[in-house]
Amino acid sequence: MGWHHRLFAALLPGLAAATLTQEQTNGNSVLGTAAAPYLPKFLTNNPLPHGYPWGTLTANGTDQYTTHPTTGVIRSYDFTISRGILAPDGYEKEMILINGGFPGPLIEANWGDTIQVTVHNNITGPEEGTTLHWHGFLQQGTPWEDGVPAVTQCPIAPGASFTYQFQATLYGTAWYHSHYSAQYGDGIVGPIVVYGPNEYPYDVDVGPIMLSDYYHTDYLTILERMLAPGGKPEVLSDNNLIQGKNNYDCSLIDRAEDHAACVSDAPKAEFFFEPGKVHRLRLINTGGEGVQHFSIDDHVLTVIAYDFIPIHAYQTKVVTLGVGQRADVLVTANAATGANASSASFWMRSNIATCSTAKQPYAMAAVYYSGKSSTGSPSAGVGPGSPSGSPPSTAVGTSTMTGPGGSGNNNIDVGRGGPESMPGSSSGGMGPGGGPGSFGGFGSPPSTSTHFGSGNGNSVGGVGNEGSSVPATANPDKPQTISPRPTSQPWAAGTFGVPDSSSCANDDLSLTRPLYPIALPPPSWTHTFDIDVFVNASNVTLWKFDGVSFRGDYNAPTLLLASLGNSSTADWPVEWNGRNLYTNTSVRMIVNNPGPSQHPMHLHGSNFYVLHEGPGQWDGHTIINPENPMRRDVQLVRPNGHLVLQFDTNNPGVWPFHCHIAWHASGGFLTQFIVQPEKIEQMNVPSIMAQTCRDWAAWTGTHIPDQIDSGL
Ligand SMILES: *[C@@H]1O[C@H](CO)[C@@H](O)[C@H](O)[C@H]1NC(C)=O
Ligand SMILES: *[C@@H]1O[C@H](CO)[C@@H](O)[C@H](O)[C@H]1NC(C)=O
Ligand SMILES: *[C@@H]1O[C@H](CO)[C@@H](O)[C@H](O)[C@H]1NC(C)=O
Ligand SMILES: *[C@@H]1O[C@H](CO)[C@@H](O)[C@H](O)[C@H]1NC(C)=O
Ligand SMILES: *[C@@H]1O[C@H](CO)[C@@H](O)[C@H](O)[C@H]1NC(C)=O
Ligand SMILES: *[C@@H]1O[C@H](CO)[C@@H](O)[C@H](O)[C@H]1NC(C)=O
Ligand SMILES: *[C@@H]1O[C@H](CO)[C@@H](O)[C@H](O)[C@H]1NC(C)=O
Ligand SMILES: [Cu+2]
Repeated sequence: MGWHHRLFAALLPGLAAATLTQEQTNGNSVLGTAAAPYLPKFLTNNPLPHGYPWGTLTANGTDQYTTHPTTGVIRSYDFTISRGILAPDGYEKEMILINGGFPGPLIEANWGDTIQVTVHNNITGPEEGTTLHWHGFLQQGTPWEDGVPAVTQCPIAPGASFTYQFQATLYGTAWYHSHYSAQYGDGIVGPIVVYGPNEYPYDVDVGPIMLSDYYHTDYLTILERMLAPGGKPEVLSDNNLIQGKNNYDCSLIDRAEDHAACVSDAPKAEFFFEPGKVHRLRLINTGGEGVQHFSIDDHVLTVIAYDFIPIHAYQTKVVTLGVGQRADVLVTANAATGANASSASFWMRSNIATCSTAKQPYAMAAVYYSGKSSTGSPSAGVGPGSPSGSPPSTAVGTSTMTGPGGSGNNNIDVGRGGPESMPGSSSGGMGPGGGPGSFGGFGSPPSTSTHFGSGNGNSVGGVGNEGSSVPATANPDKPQTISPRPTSQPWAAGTFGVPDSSSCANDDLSLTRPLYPIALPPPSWTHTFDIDVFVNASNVTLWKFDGVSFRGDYNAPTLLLASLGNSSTADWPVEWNGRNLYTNTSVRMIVNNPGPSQHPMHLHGSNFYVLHEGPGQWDGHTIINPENPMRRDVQLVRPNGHLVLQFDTNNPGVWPFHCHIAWHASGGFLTQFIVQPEKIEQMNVPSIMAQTCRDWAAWTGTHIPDQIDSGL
């Protein structure tokens, strides 16, 4: 692999930081650069009844759990998972990558489409199993597509492939990640956007913005230390990333122990706003542990959705996201106006909360008001310092499409031109905005662009681009120059300027109301789930949830057992921590957290209602907005606090309920529910599920499986 070796060469001492290329920091990903396209309102290469893929369905008039479009359109993606070396923050790390990029490719679909992803396990040196989980997708009728080893499938064996296929019955912003051990900490993560109806208009969809704590040590070494006798259950992250990018002060490295190549001052992510326009940002916490406080200097955020739930919009300066949580926010680029607006720039900040365990909690990215031209490049960035680049490179999983405009070779590198070109330069400036008028100024012929961001070579007719910018081509070999940095100040005094109550709670539940109201039904069963840390007989510190420390068996996925009629949890090993919910209709879960850590509680297969959250114990009766409680798929339980959730057991399957902190799940913080066991027995489980287990059994027959943790 050429890029692999070039990275070593580029990181030799003596080279300036600004010579790190995008390929060296993020491989085939162009997210967080000028080459990342704005997203469309929806994909258009499909039937458009009444002008929309979803016809006349609306956000506030549709119960998404009973009603969704079925388009018949399949969005196909091809993912190869391999080891590779990147330096996302300038520190060289052996990672596990999808199609050679970190973050992984963006998956796009319309509401009601079917998403199909073929995963090739090419993890070698050493080999490992893997699975991909599609966070937030309900998997109604397809519980075996949920991608959880030991629960819904056997791991995909090294050298084997597995094709996931499921319908997008909800819409909004989500992500995918490996659910095999804490493997996603090494890079197997990516964003998902499902276009759907929206009550709050916006002009520009900036797309997914992934916020994640980041660990310089590979996940297996972290787990080995954590699960060693006398090990500590809390793991400190080394850095914080926006869109897989940030810089790192390499002088912090203890060179007595750590000889990794490192370049300080690696490039931060860049985003482009159009002055005066309303932008949609799709924030996702894809981290391992850290709670993120997200803000943009001088800009108020309007939250329009949490997780997959459109809500009544409310305004805030700071959005709080635990691991796995998402927020769709609207931002008006109105903090600078007039003739100078197109040269304005601001810091985007994401700070890991003080209750999390971070060595370097501050992530920053630049927001430029230069906008992007229709070539996907910042309109002010065209000019000096943009030498002609090499021909567009191709990569597995990319798609090629012809766009309405472009500027030949010049557009290959625009946006990362010399510092003199942006912001603040009028040379080549296209003025504010990125409408058709701005690219017309180039008078250039149509050109072909390689669209890394979609990672999609197989979708029906390619990815539609109506209403979106045509992406520019990234030149991965070109050094990333550091654009002039914003000088804006954070919203308020305090830790790095952004208020941090240290409660690690999500925003007040009374503020967040779903657009489509569903009243809380009476529970058929209520149970208290205690969180506990304990030291086992080997002096290893582990978590207990509901009295048990979970450990799964990769060779015996519980869903497949249940489909064969084996759903009496009395027959199962206690460490599987299974609960059969029989004929329950709605289950209330009181989560008590007596410790000093926050826990982002995630349920598969359902959106739960969030009834109450706070310090200490629940009073046993107070419910926030019982006529329309907030619904989510992840909710934080604060340190020394409680969380009361409830979910309707109407989706047959075996569904984990766990802390989304990778290290806590690895330490056993997980329970699983068998929902509607008699319906599971009636389902026709595809025979590929059994074949995947045979392949895994064959591989483990000749390799010693290295399951040092709970497996999830
Ligand atoms: C949905 O919102 C629109 C305004 O955006 C309103 O006209 C309509 O009545 C609402 N529908 C429902 C079912 O609330
Ligand atoms: C599989 O991984 C190896 C080693 O990382 C790499 O050289 C090879 O290109 C990968 N194959 C594919 C198809 O990505
Ligand atoms: C268990 O680990 C702790 C460190 O957390 C250590 O102090 C103690 O001596 C160990 N106990 C045994 C029996 O090994
Ligand atoms: C625009 O920028 C110039 C140069 O920095 C400055 O002198 C001028 O006052 C600015 N104009 C406005 C309206 O902010
Ligand atoms: C303690 O936990 C570790 C990690 O799960 C496990 O390997 C070990 O067998 C456990 N010890 C006992 C005595 O159960
Ligand atoms: C159900 O599966 C468990 C775990 O594999 C096994 O021990 C048990 O014997 C099975 N029960 C039946 C009735 O097959
Ligand atoms: C609900 O599930 C709990 C936990 O397994 C069980 O004890 C209870 O009997 C179930 N209730 C119904 C109505 O099935
Ligand atoms: Cu946790």
